[in-house]
Amino acid sequence: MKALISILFISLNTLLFSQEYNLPALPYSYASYEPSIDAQTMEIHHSKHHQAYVTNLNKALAGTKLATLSMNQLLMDASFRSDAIRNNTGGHYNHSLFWEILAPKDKQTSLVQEAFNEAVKAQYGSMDSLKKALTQAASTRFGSGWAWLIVTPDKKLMVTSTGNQDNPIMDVAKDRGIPVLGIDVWEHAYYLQYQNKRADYLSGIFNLIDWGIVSDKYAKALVDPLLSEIEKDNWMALKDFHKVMAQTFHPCEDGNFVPLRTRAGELLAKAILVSASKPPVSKDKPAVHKALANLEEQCEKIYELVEKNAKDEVLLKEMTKAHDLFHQVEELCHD
Ligand code: MN3
Repeated sequence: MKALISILFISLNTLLFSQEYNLPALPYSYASYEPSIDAQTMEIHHSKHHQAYVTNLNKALAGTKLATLSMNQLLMDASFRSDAIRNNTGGHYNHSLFWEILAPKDKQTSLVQEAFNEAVKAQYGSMDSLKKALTQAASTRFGSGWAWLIVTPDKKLMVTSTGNQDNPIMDVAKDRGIPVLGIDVWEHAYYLQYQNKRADYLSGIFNLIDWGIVSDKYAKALVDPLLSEIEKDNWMALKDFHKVMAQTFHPCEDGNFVPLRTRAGELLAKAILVSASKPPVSKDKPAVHKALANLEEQCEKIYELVEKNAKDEVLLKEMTKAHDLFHQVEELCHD
């Protein structure tokens, strides 16, 4: 009965809070991006490629608990997700941003916020050097992917690139932050008009980038709570530990002790690594180190119990303790 109620509750929750993603309409007609991008490319790119990411994302999420998570949560934990979710959340997010920052020359906002101009000047010297850095990142990205201008957790601008449909919000990206500009360098973005000449496409795309919109996005990103979420999330050692903990503890709760009995050594190794790692600056405080030391000690105890072939109920009790200790660390990191 209890199980039935909880199943009902979960499905009700999924129904109430899950969301369907939709293809955003383009702000301008397909032909208005010419001559920099031809109408047919825009139409196929938007109505076929982007639509496919949206359709496949909804399909991958349908009826799962993941459907209740926000787009940012899905992106941040990309390393935990299936390829379908990683590729299609990225595909949907990246293209939605791309359409927003493009505008025909005569429709572009003339107002570029001063704070953005100053940041560009301070970090890149001039807009021209920033454009060069972006062109460099876009042209050297091997195969399919994106070039980005992001705001990093320390509130700096940074030019970077990612492969496939990954993006800098994802934990799989080497440079992380909030994108304020993305350039699609998949061949589907330019092949009809430019064939293999990516460099020509890139010089065309700069005619369409609306820097007024980019500067608005910069101002919003600076105060977005997602920045500190990314900073906390950047602590890969903690994230690695969490992954092994989830893969061993949750089966125990369901009565399957095989993962824990075969991976207790790995769990301890990850606990030692996280305890020795350097937390992000704002999390580097004595209480966090103390909680991590407790967690390491608890994992060592569990390892020894597994070695001695302890009973399932003993392991479950000790794993529950380890799980609570892990959440103490998480909570301390939230301040
Ligand atoms: Mn594309």
